[in-house]
Amino acid sequence: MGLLVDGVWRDKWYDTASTGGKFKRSEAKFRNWITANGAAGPSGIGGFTPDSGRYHLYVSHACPWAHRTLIFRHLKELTDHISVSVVHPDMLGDGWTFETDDHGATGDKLYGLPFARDIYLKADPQISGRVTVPILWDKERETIVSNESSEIIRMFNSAFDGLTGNTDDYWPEELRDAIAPVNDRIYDTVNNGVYKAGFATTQEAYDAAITPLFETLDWLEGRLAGNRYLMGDRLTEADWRLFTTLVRFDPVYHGHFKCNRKRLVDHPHLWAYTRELYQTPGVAETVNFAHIIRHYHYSHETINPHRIVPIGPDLDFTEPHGRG
Ligand SMILES: N[C@@H](CCC(=O)N[C@@H](CS)C(=O)NCC(=O)O)C(=O)O
Repeated sequence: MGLLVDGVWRDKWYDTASTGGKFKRSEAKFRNWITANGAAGPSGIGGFTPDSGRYHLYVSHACPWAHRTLIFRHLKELTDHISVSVVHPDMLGDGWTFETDDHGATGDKLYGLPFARDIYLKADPQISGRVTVPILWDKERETIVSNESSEIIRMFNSAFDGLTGNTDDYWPEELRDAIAPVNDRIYDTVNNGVYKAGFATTQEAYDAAITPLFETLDWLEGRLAGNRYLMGDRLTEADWRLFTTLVRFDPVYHGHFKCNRKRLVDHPHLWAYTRELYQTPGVAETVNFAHIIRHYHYSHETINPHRIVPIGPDLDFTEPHGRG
């Protein structure tokens, strides 16, 4: 794990000394948008038109943020239009690499480069910052369109509708105001909350993350007792953003990140809801438990210095969910 400083790689773990033991996630740097007519989006520059074959996604199967983009690529029927490279699950001194393995790490399909950082350097040779996935790459301009998953899924949600004819809408206009606070709470206390608990290097930082995490899970359990999805009858981006954390909860976050007051399976509604989303056609194929379990336990040396990869719980995501 490391970062780029003025285009040079430094092998460095997260600096929690300056934040009182707290994990602070850095802001994504590339914030352009693909839009239906190529006009500039809410940030960045214009010119990213929704052309078939023009864009490439770099993902890790382990990463919950990258996982969102793979789910939207599938739901919005973009698999024939946007190609994908998968990094190796082990993220060590060189960060994400393009080594290959037999569980689905593909190497860099575009340029055959060795490291994910080389993609960032190709976009900007002087860049400073962390080398994160997902990366949405433009083959035409040879640059990064975006490395912010919450924005990539919104591009996928609508920008390519004219190309694919798929007009399913996971961010409907009339629900946007209601989705925003739910997304915010889930991001802060669950999606990022598990990382704040797991990467904390003081008891105070851990305590500050763990209590709101389980309060939110209790709140979600109640909400899903009376509603099929977070927004009622309508499946939205809020559900998919939550799903990628829930599916990793018992295999990884419960043990490795010390999120162990309860397991996902101890929340009957949340667990059935997770199974329902998992059983959505094509979604199971986006979930790679081999990479998920291997990545966290093997890569985070400060948390798991002997890199023992645990056996993991027996969970059956294909059990009937009984919802709906
Ligand atoms: N804001 C980004 C966060 C992405 C992110 O932090 N990805 C992690 C993997 S789960 C990563 O690549 N970390 C490498 C690092 O921090 O050096 C997004 O949602 O797209």
